[in-house]
Amino acid sequence: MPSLEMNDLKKIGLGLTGFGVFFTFLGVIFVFDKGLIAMGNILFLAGVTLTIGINPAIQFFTKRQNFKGTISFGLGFLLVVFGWPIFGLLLESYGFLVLFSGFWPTLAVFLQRIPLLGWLLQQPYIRSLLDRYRGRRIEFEVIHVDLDKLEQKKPEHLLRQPFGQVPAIEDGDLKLFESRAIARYYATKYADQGTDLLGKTLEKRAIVDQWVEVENNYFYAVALPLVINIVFKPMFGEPIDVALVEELKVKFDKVLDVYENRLATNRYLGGDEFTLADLTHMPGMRYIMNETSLSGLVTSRENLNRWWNEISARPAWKMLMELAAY
Ligand SMILES: N[C@@H](CCC(=O)N[C@@H](CS)C(=O)NCC(=O)O)C(=O)O
Repeated sequence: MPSLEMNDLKKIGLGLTGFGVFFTFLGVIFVFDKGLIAMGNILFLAGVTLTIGINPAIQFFTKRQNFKGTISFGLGFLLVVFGWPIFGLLLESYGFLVLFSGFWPTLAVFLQRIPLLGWLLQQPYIRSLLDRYRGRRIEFEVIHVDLDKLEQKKPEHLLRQPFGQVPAIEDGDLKLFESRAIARYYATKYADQGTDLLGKTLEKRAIVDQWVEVENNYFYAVALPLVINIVFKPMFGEPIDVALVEELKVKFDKVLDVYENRLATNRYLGGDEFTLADLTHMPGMRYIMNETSLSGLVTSRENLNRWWNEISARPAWKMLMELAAY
């Protein structure tokens, strides 16, 4: 997972991005000066690539779901470089919006660190204007624990998570582990900002809690051993327990029938609104959909499929996927 820590390359990258924006801006002011805009664009692209990292940048631009944005941005870039700055910038802007719309909260954190632009964005009037359109944004730092190197079993990590697993968080003096408890903590802490994830009435909260429990005791209880056998064992060269996988598939099919039924009359698991009940399913669902051969169990169920397409298209989830480089 990429970290948001600033190393020297990222600092240089941000500097270049800042100059890129500045030259492009100057170019536009000087009645679409071709040279300035082209130079600004080249600096901007080099800056973004250094900031994200060369390999993650290639992965990001070549991802299937980013094709539309990348092609528009790339064509726009070529038009700018070959002397058609107005059309080029228009096409680039479209590509930029398509590429980064789900990425805005992370992008905002980076933009604020760019010299001059960062200072401008910090000004109270501009800040309040942006906050109005931005929704919830919480500053955080990702600390990568390398599971391949068994860093989760080291004494310093056991202080955060005594069972030697991830995730764990530190928020001021609070240390917390168990993903569902962490999700509930943040949902409660920031209940007055952005989407209300807890449920608005006592009864609605009870239904949300019920489906969070269902996730842990029925969905995850079957999905986890399936994923371990189908995804992780082959990765580590261990034999798959074929009989167990077949047994689990039958169980999983029955669990998903219950979901299909629930979602036939409810847009989300908790009812009309997206809540913690949906959110806690997302990591397990991602594995099932993207890393196993079991996605058909979901796509063949009309309502389950509709629900997954809807929740996995949420900007915060897309941003997380970019951050995790999935
Ligand atoms: N109940 C825990 C489960 C955490 C868990 O399964 N973590 C896995 C990664 S998703 C892990 O750390 N595996 C490495 C290991 O067990 O050594 C939670 O929800 O936080």
